[in-house]
Amino acid sequence: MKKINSTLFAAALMLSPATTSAQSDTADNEKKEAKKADQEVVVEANDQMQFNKKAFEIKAGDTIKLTLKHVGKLPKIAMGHNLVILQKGTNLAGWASKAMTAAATNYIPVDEASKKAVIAKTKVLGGGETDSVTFNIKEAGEYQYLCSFPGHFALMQGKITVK
Ligand SMILES: [Cu+2]
Repeated sequence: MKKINSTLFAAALMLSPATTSAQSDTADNEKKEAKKADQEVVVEANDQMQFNKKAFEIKAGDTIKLTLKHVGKLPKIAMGHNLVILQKGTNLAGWASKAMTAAATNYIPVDEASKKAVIAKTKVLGGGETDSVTFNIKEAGEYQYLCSFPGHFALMQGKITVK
């Protein structure tokens, strides 16, 4: 029994760096939020694995405050949702398949190319939770967003047109 306990403790220690970096990401986002946004966008996600917005438009260079609201009731472990905006030209299916196995980093893949492809991301939310992120995109074009929770991106994706 003692041996099992110490193994669990070691596992917990190994997991802690990922938790720490997730928290500092959140702190960064909160700092940016202090600046007033030029536009606010609210996207809802539900227990039927759907975003209520499949597309929206923003202006290049504008500060955008994006809020994701999980309006369902299911817990994060069963029906977690996030919203991740990817760089233009990212292979959505390829990125999402790497994200699927990245549970320790909130379904954001850890390899450099995949991390670089992320313009903005919210936390993974359970039913009733909300998270906001502030970002801007300088280059006009079409960008995609998705929920990177395993198995969700096929239904949960959308397009941002930057003008
Ligand atoms: Cu989802």
